[in-house]
Amino acid sequence: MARKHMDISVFQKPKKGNYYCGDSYFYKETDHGFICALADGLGSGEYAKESSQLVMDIIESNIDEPLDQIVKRCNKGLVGKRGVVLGILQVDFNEKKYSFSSIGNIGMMIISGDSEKKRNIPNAGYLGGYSRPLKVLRGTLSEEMVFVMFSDGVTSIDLSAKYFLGKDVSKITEMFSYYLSETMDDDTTLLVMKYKA
Ligand SMILES: [Mn+2]
Repeated sequence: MARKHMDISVFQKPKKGNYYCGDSYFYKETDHGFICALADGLGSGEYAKESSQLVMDIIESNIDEPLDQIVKRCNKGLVGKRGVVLGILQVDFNEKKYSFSSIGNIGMMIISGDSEKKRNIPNAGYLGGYSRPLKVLRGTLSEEMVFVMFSDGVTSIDLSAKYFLGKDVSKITEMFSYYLSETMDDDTTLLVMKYKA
């Protein structure tokens, strides 16, 4: 189904010298909402990828559940596997609300229609088969609100760039890629999403 309310552009690159990127993402727009998730498998390479992809598959099969239920399912799935850090954004088109939750170092920057930036504070820890309290950041959608979700390969300096205030999501990932340093020492994923009423 075509997306009606969300414009999305994604940048992803594995750590220098690696074939597998340990980061996995998933997004989907339905009639009533949108979900986007990003997981970074601990360490790097094939096993990191296995865990982060497993979590994406679990989320894909449970997109309409509340965030805490989704995270519980992911936790169960990771028993005996490498842990991940995880960020999930849910948008409700009818209520005009969004919620974001992250476990560990997945960041979110939200830029309102009138260019006000808001960053979540990444927390310690990771998801790995045991349950933990979940903090959920909630807010109201505004026209042309931009959500930027990223793994820890993205730095605060990158995020302070002026081009993040633009409203063309492809242009933002293009500029990000252009200015990115050659010697990235971590897998890097940047998802840029814009809401339109
Ligand atoms: Mn990482």
